[in-house]
Order: sequence, then C-alpha cells, then structure tokens
Amino acid sequence: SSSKLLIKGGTVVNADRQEVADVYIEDGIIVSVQPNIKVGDDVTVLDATGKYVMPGGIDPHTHLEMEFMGTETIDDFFSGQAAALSGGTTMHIDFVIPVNGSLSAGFEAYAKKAKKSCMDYGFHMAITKWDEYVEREMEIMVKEKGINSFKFFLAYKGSLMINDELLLKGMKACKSLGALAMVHAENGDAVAEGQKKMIELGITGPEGHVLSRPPVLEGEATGRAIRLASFVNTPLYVVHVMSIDAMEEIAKARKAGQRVIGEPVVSGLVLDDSGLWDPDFTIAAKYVMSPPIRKQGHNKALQAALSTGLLQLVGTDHCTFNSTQKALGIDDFRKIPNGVNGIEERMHLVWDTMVESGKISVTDYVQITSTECARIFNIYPRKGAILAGSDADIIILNPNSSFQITAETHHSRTDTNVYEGRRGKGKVEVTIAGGRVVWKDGELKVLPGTGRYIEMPPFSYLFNGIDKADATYLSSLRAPVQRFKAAT
Ligand code: DUC
Ligand code: ZN
Ligand code: ZN
Ligand code: ZN
Repeated sequence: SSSKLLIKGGTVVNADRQEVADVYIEDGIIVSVQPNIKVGDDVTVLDATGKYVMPGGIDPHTHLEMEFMGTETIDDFFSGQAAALSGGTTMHIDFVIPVNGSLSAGFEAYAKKAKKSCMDYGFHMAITKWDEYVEREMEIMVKEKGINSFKFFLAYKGSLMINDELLLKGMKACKSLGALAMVHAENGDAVAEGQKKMIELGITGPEGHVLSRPPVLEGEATGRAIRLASFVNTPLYVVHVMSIDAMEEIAKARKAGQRVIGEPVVSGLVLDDSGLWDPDFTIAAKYVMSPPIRKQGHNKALQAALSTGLLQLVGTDHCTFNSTQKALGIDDFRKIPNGVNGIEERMHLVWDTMVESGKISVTDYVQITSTECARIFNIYPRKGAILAGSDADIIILNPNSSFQITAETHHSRTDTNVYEGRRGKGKVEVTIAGGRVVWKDGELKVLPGTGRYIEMPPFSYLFNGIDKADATYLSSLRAPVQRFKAAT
C-alpha cells in the first residue's frame, strides 16, 4: 500500500537555507520540495502555513534499556522512542554495552531489545574492556554491523574505565577502520579519590556527587583525550561536554585545526546544580548524572560556544531511572543510578533557549539538532535534510505556540522530570517518522516494530585528508641520526 502526504505552505528549513515550499512524500521518502505542488485527492494534506517544516531531530546520545549501576533504565526502546517522537525527535543513536566484554554478544542483545522500536535508530559501541578479541570485533562491527563509532570511558574506575594505553590502542583501531573515537572525559582515578573524601567527611547525599567530581577533572580528561587523538591523528568526539573547562579544551584544539567534535547535552545547557542541594532526596537525586550538572555560568558558556560553532551538536544522554531506582543511593550518593531524562524535551528546550532567545538562527537550529549529527555519523542526506530522496522524518513547529513540561503528561516511563514546570515558546505540533504521522493534535500513534536499524558506514567527512596529513608528517621527519659505533 502506498501512503501519500503533502505538507503545504510552511517554511522549509535545512541547515543551509530556508524557503516557503511544499513537501510531497510517498512511501516514507520525500519526493519533491517546491512551491505549489499539485496533488490528487488520494493525498493527505497537512497545512503548515506560518510554521517551520524541519528535519526531525536526531539525538546522538541516549541509553535505552541499559543495565547500569545495579538496575536497568526505565525507558526501553519503545517507551523512550515514543517519548522522543512526541517531542520532535525521529532518530536516536544508542550505546551498545558489550556483554562480558564481547562486542558481538552486546550487539545481538541490543538488536533484540530494539526489535520493538517505533522510530529509526543507530548504534554506537562502548568499549568496556580490552582483550585479544576486541580489535577483530571492532572490525566486524564496522564492516558488517553498521557501527562507525566507539566510546571509551575515562571514568567509572573499576568497571568501565580504561587507561591511556588502551585508549591509544582504541584510537588507533578506530583510525584504521575509519570509525570515530568517542570519550566520556572525566579522570576516573581522581573521581574515585573525590568520592572517598566526601564519604569520609560524612557527605553522603546527592550534593556529594557534585562535590566529588569537579569541572577540573572533566577539563583534564578532555584535554588528555584531545592530545592523544592529536598524537594518533584521528578525529575525536567528546560526549556530554558539561563544563567551561572541557569546552575550552575543545575550542582551543579546534582553533588549532584539530578535528574535535564537542557534544553538549540539554541538561548541561539549561540547568545548573542548584537542584542537587534540595533537602528532598527524591528531587536532588533525579539530577544525578555524570559528568555532573555544573554551577550556574557553565550552562550560559556552553550556549555561547554552541552559538559560535565551538561546540557542534546537542544530545541528551537520556538515561532514566524512577524515584525507586534512584533511592538505591539514599544512604550513599555513589549508588544513585546516574542519568537524567531529555529525549522528549531536547527539541523544545533547544528551540526556546537558543532560537527564541535570539542566540542562533532557525537554520543553525536544524544544524545542531539534526544535520550535523547525520553528517558526522555518515547518514546524510538520507537523514538530517528535507531534500528529494531523503527519508520523510519531518517536524512541523509552530513558533507562536508554547510548550510546558511536567512528569504528569510526559511520555517517558520515569516518574520525575528534571525540567519539571518549564514552559517556553515554540511547539512541535506534528511529527512525521518514515512518512507516517505519529504525533499530531497532542495524539501519539506509534507501533512497535516500525522503527528501522540505520547502518552507519565508516569514513565520514571527518576523515577526509587524514592519510595525507599522516604522509606529510612522516615525510617531515628527518632521517634517523647516524651514530658511530664505539670501537671495541
Ligand atoms: N552518565 C550518565 O549520567 N548516565 C549514563 C552513563 C553516563 O556516563
Ligand atoms: Zn530488559
Ligand atoms: Zn558518559
Ligand atoms: Zn551517556
């Protein structure tokens, strides 16, 4: 059966331009984008006059159905994606966690969890330990499984953390495969020390989480990862940039021409750490994520860096635990499962904070919420664009309407919301995913099994010229110094 859809009279926005045009869709694919498209009466027409028609959001950073810190995130692939669609996000990239260090077992487990998907998704792969199989498995992931990015943890000592030797090995493996190395950048040894100190001082509440892992530790690990990536000459993607310290390391490297991508997340852009000091444990604990949400001022600086292009795209690190799960750490902040919501709120909060406030243009909005992610992970222009031939993942946003956030009406399964009570300008009124209208008039129509796995091929634009840069470097090296053997 064929489904035909016409979006009429809206302002169609891509990352590089905006124009008043109609968008005609057939069977999940955009067929044409031009003014005054005439269609027959078998076509469903959506009026978008006075509204923005934009590529659906792509969230580069989520954790659905993840086993973590003795429990499992409350949003699975279906509930998390349903929440995403109701907020204008039509694709996400989740992190596969290996099973007992096995990447293939991890991949199979995630492929199974994701069968109930109602929106398109891709995978990054976390590398949690290093053995003789890892490099071969990374190759299989890239060449056969559609994964082109690997995440390394410089924090979580004793579980996920790897040392510099292994980080270097990982970066070299990524480079040879044309895959992107990603880092969770906090100094895990120092974090463990900071946590010990807090407990010794009797600070066991959520505020201890903030105090134990200050921005300087994020700055150190970010700078270290950037320098090691420079040594290996491979691109680097820094996930969840939460502090000025980390942002400045990225900015400095980018200004020097290094290929470093910085991903702030919504919580770091719009919140500050005040909630973590709330005397009500349930309220304070909901804000616990790593790296921590920082003091007021970091958020504004991250917004500014995003508006000038020093940071490139916005994620969420959506990783939800309900109040009962968060209470695992009632006596010890180290046991509070780390993670906040955001997959449903990202598009609205970025619009309100960045566009409505005049910090960026509407085309920049499309760039940082969708197009840049598609380009980095090498799925552009299938995703991240409203062009003939692209997937019909589209939102209609009304700039004159407003949104309001509360746990009572959100679609995530968690019982709290770190953005509780927030209101703002700009509302996603319609979400179209794979050519289907899944969100309209406040009604969500989603079906498990309709989301597709999007394979991401290696060698994105970030790798252009990498080989040449290596050759230049090698040819610039002087011939080995000749030394005379001592006479014997
Ligand atoms: N940080 C979180 O807050 N949750 C998931 C993993 C992470 O690094
Ligand atoms: Zn499960
Ligand atoms: Zn992380
Ligand atoms: Zn994460």
